[in-house]
Amino acid sequence: MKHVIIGTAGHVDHGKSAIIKALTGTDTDRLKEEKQRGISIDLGFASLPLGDKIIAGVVDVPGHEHFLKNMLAGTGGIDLAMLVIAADEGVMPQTQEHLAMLELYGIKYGLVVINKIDKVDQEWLGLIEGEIQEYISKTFLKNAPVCRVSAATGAGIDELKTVLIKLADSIPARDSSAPFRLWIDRVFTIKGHGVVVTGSVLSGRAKSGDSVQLYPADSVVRIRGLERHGEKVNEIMAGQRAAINLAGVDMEDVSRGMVLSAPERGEVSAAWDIVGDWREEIESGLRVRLHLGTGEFLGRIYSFKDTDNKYMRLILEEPLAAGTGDRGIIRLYSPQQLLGGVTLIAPGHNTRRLKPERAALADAVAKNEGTEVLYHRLRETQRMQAKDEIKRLSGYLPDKVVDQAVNKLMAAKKLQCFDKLYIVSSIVERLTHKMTTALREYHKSQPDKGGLTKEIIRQKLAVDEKSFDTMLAQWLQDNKVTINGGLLALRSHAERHGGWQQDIIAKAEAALAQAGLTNVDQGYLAERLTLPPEKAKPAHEALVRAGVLVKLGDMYVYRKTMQYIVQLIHKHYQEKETLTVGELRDILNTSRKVALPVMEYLDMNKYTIRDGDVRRASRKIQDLSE
Ligand SMILES: Nc1nc2c(ncn2[C@@H]2O[C@H](COP(=O)(O)OP(=O)(O)OP(=O)(O)O)[C@@H](O)[C@H]2O)c(=O)[nH]1
Ligand SMILES: [Mg+2]
Repeated sequence: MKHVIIGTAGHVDHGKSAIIKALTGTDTDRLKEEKQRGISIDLGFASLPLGDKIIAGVVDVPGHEHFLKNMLAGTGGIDLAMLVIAADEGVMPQTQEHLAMLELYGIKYGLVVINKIDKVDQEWLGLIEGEIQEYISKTFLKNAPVCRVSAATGAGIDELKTVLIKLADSIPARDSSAPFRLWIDRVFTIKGHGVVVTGSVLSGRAKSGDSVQLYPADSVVRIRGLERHGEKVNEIMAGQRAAINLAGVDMEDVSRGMVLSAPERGEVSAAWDIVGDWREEIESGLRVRLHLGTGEFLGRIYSFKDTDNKYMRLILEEPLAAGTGDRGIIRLYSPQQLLGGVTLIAPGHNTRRLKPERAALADAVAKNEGTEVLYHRLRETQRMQAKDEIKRLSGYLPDKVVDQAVNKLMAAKKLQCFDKLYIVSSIVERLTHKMTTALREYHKSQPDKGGLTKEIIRQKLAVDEKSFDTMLAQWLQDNKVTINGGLLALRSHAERHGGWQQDIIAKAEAALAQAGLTNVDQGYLAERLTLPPEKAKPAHEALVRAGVLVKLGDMYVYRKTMQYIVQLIHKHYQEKETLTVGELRDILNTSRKVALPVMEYLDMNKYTIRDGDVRRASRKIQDLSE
């Protein structure tokens, strides 16, 4: 069974509701006030079987200009538009206005129904039809069928049905493999059941018992029961009119304009960047109404600095849950004049300028190039993304379409995958370049230092830890960098630096063998190793880092000297229980000033244990072998 949504359109009193009644038997004017005034005020709904393979859900809209808001709420989700024009009046203001709205919403299919043919003669009908043909030739309905009917007499209704069957059969079905989404158009309660919402299923499917997201509140609600065209069902899918009994929500918390959505899909934001298709001159800062889905959202529209108004920023008074590529209509706040249509690009950032990355994304959205849109959305994030996040960024595209786009981008080498995380190649290149430049500059200015810490580099690149670690793993694997003692270095530098360091250590071990308890400062080191003056400091630092030199107070002592001292103390304890600073001074044949830091060193390294004024031997020194 195929499911389509048909929406009416046209001037007040031209017979939209009458035609739906003639087609379906349903009176879509269900409100008391509608009956009294003889006009439609709010949306009306009916179902229309079209042969035995298609069921159409009908959304009947009001034609009166005062209720355009309701018309717009009903029209956003339709597949097929039925533009009704009364033969006696012809094209009228709301005929034109509604047609403009259909075009701006991006509705692609439709038909024209000339109604009330019982009220005019053949000659007049011919004239009117000519006028209508001329009028629609400049619109998306230019090749659409035109039917002549009388809802009052029933003339032409069967033919109209035949045309509808053909048309509904020929249009593409909505994608029920895409993520579920439904804009709520009605909310009511049923005693004993609670809250029921209705709407047209825009995409995907949902089952009884499923949990779905209610936006913009972003709460999770459970589907308790489902009806489709008045019939209890277990599942609803794209293209169907559905009534959904919800658990976990109160009537006051739900209203027309809200969305039920598959979890993890859609983005909620009060700021959205848009592509405008303007019918009027636009000024930055205008207070406007955005009609999108079944909702009307108030806000202001702003120009970007230094760009024309093709791309603009909408700042709404409340958050809107939507997706990249969604289309809406913009009217002036007051008077409620049509300004144009918009396509959502993505939630807006905190900038007054349209950044180049965002401009590239905007171009792709304007051209409706799905894969490119996804590519630029990913590129803009500048980070690694898991598949789920990519899906969210893609709006409500089916998973398989997202997978195809990702594969296409991977094949074109525009996207890379590291351990199930995806990142745009140009970003990897840019970050790698930035990392190499930062390290190269650092190595140049500090040739004798090992490198920079991971964290410093990560901050320089301004990427999140996860992306950084993944990329670092790749750089290490590619042999671009090395990591030593927590320091990141370019491989070439690490080799040079490591070699030099080894060299210094070997030289020092040889030259300091006889140093004894001398303070090996930079000057002494330079002299013994015959180093050029500028190398003294880095060599000294390298030896301290490598543990060749041991810091003792403000002295540096060769490590083997310290080992020798420990041996002497070991020997001392074989003869005596305790050790004083004075005794240590005598053993070392040095001054008290030097003996003190040596004592501290022995304490700190747990060779000796302080006991009042004396030191006792620790286990560690007792166990020492000769
Ligand atoms: N003579 C004649 N009258 C018709 C025909 N179709 C509708 N009408 C009458 O025209 C009036 C308006 O019809 P509706 O069906 O309410 O018109 P509508 O387009 O739904 O109007 P709104 O929803 O208010 O925009 C009613 O009084 C209908 O009885 C027709 O084919 N012939
Ligand atoms: Mg009506």
